[in-house]
Amino acid sequence: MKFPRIRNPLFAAMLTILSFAAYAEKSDNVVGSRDAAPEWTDADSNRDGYLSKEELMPYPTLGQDYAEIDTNDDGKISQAEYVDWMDPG
Ligand SMILES: [Ca+2]
Ligand SMILES: [Ca+2]
Repeated sequence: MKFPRIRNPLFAAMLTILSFAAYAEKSDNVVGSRDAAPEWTDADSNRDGYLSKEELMPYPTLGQDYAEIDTNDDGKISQAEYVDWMDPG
């Protein structure tokens, strides 16, 4: 009668995985595009200290928020603007 003893821990492990997946999905919805945002050093590929629209092309969710991130409307995103957007608190 070993079979029921094996099934129970497996079921418990599966529940743990499922609830973790549900939690991860929920926090995804809260952070939105910030969750997909790259590290500054990865995004600023030419290291000029600003993000251009071209540099954000690999990150389409960020590109959509370009105008929102570029708070002084000079057409480029400085590291300060990026950090403020990433951590609005
Ligand atoms: Ca750049
Ligand atoms: Ca700017």
